[in-house]
Amino acid sequence: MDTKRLNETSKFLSYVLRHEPQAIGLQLDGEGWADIGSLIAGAACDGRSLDIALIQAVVDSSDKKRFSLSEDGLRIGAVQGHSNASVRIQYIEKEPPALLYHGTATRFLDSIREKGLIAGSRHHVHLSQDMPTAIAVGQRYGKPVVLEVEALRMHQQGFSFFQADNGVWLTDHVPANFLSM
Ligand code: HQG
Repeated sequence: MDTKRLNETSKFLSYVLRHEPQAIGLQLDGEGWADIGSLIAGAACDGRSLDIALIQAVVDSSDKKRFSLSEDGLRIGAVQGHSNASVRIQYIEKEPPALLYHGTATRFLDSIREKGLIAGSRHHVHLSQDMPTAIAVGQRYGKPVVLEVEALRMHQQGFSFFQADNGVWLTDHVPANFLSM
């Protein structure tokens, strides 16, 4: 399968499964699942031809394991990263490691010093387990910088942490006093 087609389809799936399912008349349930038949039909109305083999190839080749298929193979969902209000995945709370990392761009630092890390349009602040991943995340927005988050100390003080199936850590808000920058 050609890489360009896989990438384009992955971006399209991220868009409809995390943010704007209504753009193709698709419905997500509370856990973020969409019916694959409806996804293919909705995409077709949008002039995009998807089929099971292509969807399966995107799921299998996703470097960050962004999507998962239900066991019966009938539904697909994004594992994390949602902004859509109809989705509220019940992630299982988990004790985080001592430190987690957040990659961002230097131009956001002043605002982060003031407000801490905020989820913005997504449902959670996203944190990485390792520095190289955080650098790659930060690079998407400009000159990258990696902030260390004192995750375990936050957890001990009552903040909840969750880990998505693809390993990304999630929390609601990181006050600036738990960040080293
Ligand atoms: C920044 C990608 C100003 C934050 C990645 C980030 C990740 C603030 C941006 C996943 C701020 C939001 C999520 C504040 C946070 N003032 N800026 N107080 N607090 N920010 O894309 O974490 O490839 O919504 O640092 O790999 O960058 O899509 O979040 O720069 O896992 O699968 O506001 O998305 O995965 O940007 O990335 P995003 P993110 P995928």
